[in-house]
Formats: sequence, structure tokens, C-alpha cells
Amino acid sequence: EDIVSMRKTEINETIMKKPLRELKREIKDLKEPPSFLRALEGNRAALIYEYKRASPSASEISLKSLSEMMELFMEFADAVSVLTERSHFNGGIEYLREASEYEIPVMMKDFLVHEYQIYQARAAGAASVLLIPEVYPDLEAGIETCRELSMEPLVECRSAIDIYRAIEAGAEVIGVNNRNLEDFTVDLERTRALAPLVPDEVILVSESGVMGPEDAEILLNYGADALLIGTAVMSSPEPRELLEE
Ligand code: IGP
Repeated sequence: EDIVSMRKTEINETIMKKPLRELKREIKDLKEPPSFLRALEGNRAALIYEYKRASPSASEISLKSLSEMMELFMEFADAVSVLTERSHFNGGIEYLREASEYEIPVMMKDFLVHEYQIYQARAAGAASVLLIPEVYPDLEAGIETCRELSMEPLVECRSAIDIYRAIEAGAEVIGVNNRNLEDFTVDLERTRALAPLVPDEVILVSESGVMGPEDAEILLNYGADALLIGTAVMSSPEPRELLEE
């Protein structure tokens, strides 16, 4: 069974246990998250580092604790991404909750299939969520829900059509994933191909496959405003050295 259908089943079970109105009540008592948009804006080469313990393509990546990684992220990142999908990425909402206690915007990285998950992210302290146009049922409504909750989503695109849809729906942060989710191959040329379609005032995040400073340089030259990096920083035995380059 594929990740998205699994996620749909799981979310339906979660909704039965805790209805949306209960989540909404919890959110009322919370303070606003720091601005994800502002953290990426006005920053040439903004950096989003990702807490990702495993992935379908690399299986186990690292079991380093969230607090250990956050120490580095607080020093080097503008924003943080946390995997919450459990079955394939060994993530969890508890990591998101923990990361949101630091003073940095945190994005919930998951396959969102239902509005409920946006509220779930916000209730756990998130400042952003990932929305994939091909997966999320109503992109425009999803973006609107995020903004009502003082969040700004990252809209992850794979094609020119996705980018047009994202712009049409009002996205202000667009991601291009360099990894093909069918066969997991990485091709940085995807950013080169799609970057010209993204208007200047929209923040372009190039995601996946950045293994070192050379890759970062290439993507920034292609027009990326920000980079999202997971595996390289999670799996490096000396992440500090990697980050200081
Ligand atoms: C990070 P990498 O190659 O640095 O580990 O990639 C991030 O882009 C990747 O985890 C990712 C992802 C996703 C994970 C991009 N889009 C969608 C889960 C779901």
C-alpha cells in the first residue's frame, strides 16, 4: 500500500479519537508561531534543516536525538523541518512538538491529505506545513486555512503544471523537490528547469539531494532562494564541519 493511502487511513483513525473542534479549542490557548515567511525572506540562501531519522530511499539515516540536532539547527538554520510520518520516515508529531519549543519556525513535513492535519500541526506548535498539490485535496483552501492559523505553507511542486497551480492558489513559498518520489533518483536539474517559472516575489525552496557546499552553490545559481537539507546533515558524523563550510 502506498504512503498516501496509508496516511489517509491513519488520519481517519486520529480524527475519530480527537475531533477537529477539540483541536481548535487547544489552538486557542497557544501563542502564535514565529513567521516562517519572514525567516526565509530577505535572506539570500536561507537554510531549512530537516530532522529525518529514516526515509524510504535511504532506510535508516540516523537516530540522533532531536535536541542534539536542534542545537546545530539553532546555530545554522533559518527554519527547521520535522518529519512526522511514522511508517516510512520513523518520524512523529512528538518531534514536531519538541522542536516547536525552540525559537525558530518549524515546518511539519508529512503527506497532508486532510485539513485536520493543518490544525494538528498548529496544535503541535508548527509555523508551516508541506502541501503537495497532487496529494492535498484543495490547495487554495489549504493555503487559506494555514493563513487563518498564522502559518505559511511550503507548496511542493514537481512539474510546471504544479507551479502554475501553486501560483494560482496564492502560494508565497514554493518548493521544487529534486528527488523523484517514484524511483528516488535525485536530479538537481529539476530546480534549473522549474526556477524560471517561479515569480521573483515568491520564495523558491530547492529541496533534496544537497550533499555539500558544491550542490548548494549550484542550486543558488539556478535561482533558489532557500535550500531544504535533511540527509546530509543527519548522516554526517561531524555535521558541524559540514555546516561551517
Ligand atoms: C530533504 P534530503 O535529500 O536532504 O534528505 O531531502 C527533503 O527535501 C526530503 O526529505 C523531502 C520529503 C518530501 C520527505 C522532500 N519532499 C516529501 C517526505 C515527503
